[in-house]
Amino acid sequence: MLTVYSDAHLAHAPGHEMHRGVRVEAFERPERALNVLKAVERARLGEIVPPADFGEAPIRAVHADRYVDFLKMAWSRWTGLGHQDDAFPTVWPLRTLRHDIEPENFSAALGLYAMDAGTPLTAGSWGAAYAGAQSALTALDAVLDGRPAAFSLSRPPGHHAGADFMGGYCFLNNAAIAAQAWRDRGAARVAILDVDYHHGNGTQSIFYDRPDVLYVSLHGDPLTEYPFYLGHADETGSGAGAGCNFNLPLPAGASADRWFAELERASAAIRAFAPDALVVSLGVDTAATDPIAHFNLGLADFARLGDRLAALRLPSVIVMEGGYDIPAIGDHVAAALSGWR
Ligand code: Q9C
Ligand code: ZN
Repeated sequence: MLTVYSDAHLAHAPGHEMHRGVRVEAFERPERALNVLKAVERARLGEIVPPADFGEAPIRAVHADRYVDFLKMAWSRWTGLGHQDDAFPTVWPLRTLRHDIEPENFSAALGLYAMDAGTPLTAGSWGAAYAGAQSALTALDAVLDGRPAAFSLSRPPGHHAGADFMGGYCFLNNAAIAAQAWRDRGAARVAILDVDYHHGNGTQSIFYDRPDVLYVSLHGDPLTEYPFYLGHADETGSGAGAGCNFNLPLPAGASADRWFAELERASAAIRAFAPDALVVSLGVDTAATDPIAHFNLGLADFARLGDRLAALRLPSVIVMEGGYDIPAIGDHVAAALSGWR
């Protein structure tokens, strides 16, 4: 399996985040990707290449222009105000407040484009997110060239980022960018399977009214788990996309057996959709040892997941999402990728 990796993520190194109302050391750190890289090398999964540059067009095919424009300029605006530390939103346009006008005030604009205070904006956020999107597009290119699968190893993750907002450590939705690019390069139907512990609210929202992209997610029940405000089982798609969104929420603490039973339902939905292509949002925060999530997968379970994914026998782009047991993240990812050997 080809892995696409850029070290541009190193410049996105948040110091802290807001977590349940308190300031804590950031969970989403450079060591995550570095450890995955080491494990991919150790497991001899295959060639590791840097991303090519496909420009901003495939990013803007998914994300709103004003959001991308804001992200590109955000750090220089923030430091221009005299700040050195990471930027966090502190005010949000909740119900009844307007979203159509971008305030000139920086913090107000940041609140317009952010769903939480858990996503630090740093000096390297745009560069890292941009490199992650390019890595996903490079992985897609490799699969279009005939490889059965390719892995985009990047951080920050992407699946919480919507068309015009960041959140949940995510800025650009790499899975959505890859799926849209796949459509634009000839796939008629693309399925996205999201196995991160958290519901991919951004991905769901981007494709919610679309019949050409199926979104299927297995995740912690949003009644108790982030992102809280989306990911329920009754969200099945709207308009032309009715029936093309499939959420499988599981209670926090669910066993690995239960999780794999739901994975079979997810796989059946993907087969029924008969897609040409598969994008996997691979989060390994489903590990029993994850510090912020509550499923119970072990190392052998990640290998079993890889077998089930490969058994779908679809051309596949795998993008890195969450996973915060930093010492174990590499082994978990390498095990999940070993299915394509
Ligand atoms: N203030 C992913 O795994 N943490 N994102 C809650 C909110 C958010 C996880 C903090 C967890 C997001 C890609
Ligand atoms: Zn997650």
